[in-house]
Amino acid sequence: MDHSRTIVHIDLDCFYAQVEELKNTELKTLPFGVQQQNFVITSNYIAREYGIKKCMLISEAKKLCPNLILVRGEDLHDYRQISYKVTSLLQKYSHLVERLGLDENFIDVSKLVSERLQNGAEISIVGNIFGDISSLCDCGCSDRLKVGTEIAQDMREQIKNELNLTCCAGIAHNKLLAKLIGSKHKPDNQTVIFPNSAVELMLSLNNLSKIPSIGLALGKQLSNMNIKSVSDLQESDFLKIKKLLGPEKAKTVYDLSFGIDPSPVKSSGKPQSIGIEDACKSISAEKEVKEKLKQLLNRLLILVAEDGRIPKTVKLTVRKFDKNNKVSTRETRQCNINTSLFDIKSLSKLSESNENKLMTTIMRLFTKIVKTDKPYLITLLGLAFTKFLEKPNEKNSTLTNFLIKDIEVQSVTNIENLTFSNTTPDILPSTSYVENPEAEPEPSPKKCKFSNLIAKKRFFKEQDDCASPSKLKVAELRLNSTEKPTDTNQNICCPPNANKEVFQELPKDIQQELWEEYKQSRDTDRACSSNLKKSKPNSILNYLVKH
Ligand code: DGT
Ligand code: MG
Repeated sequence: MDHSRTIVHIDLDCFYAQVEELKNTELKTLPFGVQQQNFVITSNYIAREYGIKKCMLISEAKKLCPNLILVRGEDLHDYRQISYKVTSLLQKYSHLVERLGLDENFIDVSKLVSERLQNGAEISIVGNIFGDISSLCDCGCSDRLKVGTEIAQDMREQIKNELNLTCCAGIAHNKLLAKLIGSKHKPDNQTVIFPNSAVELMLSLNNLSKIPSIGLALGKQLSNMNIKSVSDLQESDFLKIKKLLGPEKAKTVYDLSFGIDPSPVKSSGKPQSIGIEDACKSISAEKEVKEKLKQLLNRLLILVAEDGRIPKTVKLTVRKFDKNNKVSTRETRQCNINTSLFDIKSLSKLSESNENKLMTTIMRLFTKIVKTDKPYLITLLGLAFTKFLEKPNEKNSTLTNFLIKDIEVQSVTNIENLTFSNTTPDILPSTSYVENPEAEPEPSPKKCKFSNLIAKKRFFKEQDDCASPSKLKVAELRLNSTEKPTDTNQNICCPPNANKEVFQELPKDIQQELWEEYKQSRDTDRACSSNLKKSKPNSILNYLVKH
């Protein structure tokens, strides 16, 4: 059995309630709940002492605790923002951080554990232990998990000190056990489980639905086979489950019942899309739709500014109510947008004309969904950005990129102008519309290639020494350049057109890096150059479009 990993699961205590307490510290000493519609979706731990449970009806909760204070929690903005702060903080411990909902994170700390073990520091267990530790496995997992408890403690302390939030941690050699064990001691606590106690923990679950991967539907399927508890599953005839679920799913489910879970912690990175939606009281006029969408856009831009990436695609969601058939349907449409609409330094605010352009785009999407010449009833509108350009330099932190920071910033906004303005409308042809796509953020090849050309301008001084060469000029200069080695010490040359004096001031390793980068880009450029020679005049545009 593989016990090589160390996984920490962090779950914030009464998350929405803690965020509300940050906004209003007076709530800390009072029983209060967060309300969405007619439900208390969570409450602080003082309220829980009265028996208030998650998703309890307000009326029921008030009976249990007449003094219960209720805070509206429909607007998720603050919860989302704090949630990302927690994830960012955890990303300092490992690049493998997987978000689960807004208040849970899995962190694979295996690498950090092995580093700490190599340092030879004394190991101690922090927090609670589940099960018997008199005969632990001798594969090394015991020490690794002990170090895991120290790391979990560090994380929790940091979350408390920097964000003023408490949380619970579970430490185990897989995700399933880490998640399950973390909730054994709540709030503001942590628990570790060693592999020898995995089966005991699984058997302690009072029903199958407590296993995170077994949802309602699967639980029902198993229940139909008279498999109702974890022990039923452990003792069941594997062939029968295989017949019902297929070999892969059957093995997964069967393994889970023994606490076996090989699933990796998948790095979540930034969210794939940033969006908001609002249910509304039946809108039936285009003017009202536009007004509502404008409000949504302005709220959405605040989220975009917090995220820091530049939107490339906008998605509109509309829920329509069909009076005749008494059914609601949701439809979405999305299209590319011109990234030059955004001011990179102030993403939360569009200029009036750019806001109008974007609104025109959004309204065109609207008319793709709703036939505005016929009566309609809209009950929900949503806006999201689903593809993004990274802000320059966040992705690539090579020395050259560092040196050319300001020029690259300029290039990001200009690329789109060069490539698309005046020729491509904000909305692409209808073939590019997609229904419900789960768009992945993707790098912009155009940006990379073009900005690399521009980038070198800063470091590699042009032969002509033009004060402000056009991008075409810079590109041509780069493509036509040939290096004349001036310093052959350790095979490092000062790249041609570079400022030799500056170059010689640099440490050797940095000189080497620049030289290597230059050589690489030269080879790429030469390949491009031969293509360019074959192309028509105004070749930089062709070059960009081609790539
Ligand atoms: P905990 O972890 O038991 O101390 O309490 P919470 O409040 O952190 O609960 P958790 O971790 O299950 O969920 C995190 C947040 O998600 C919670 O503060 C409110 C929200 N939430 C939980 N369950 C529901 C639900 O069924 N519906 C809605 N709309 N939100 C929920
Ligand atoms: Mg929680």
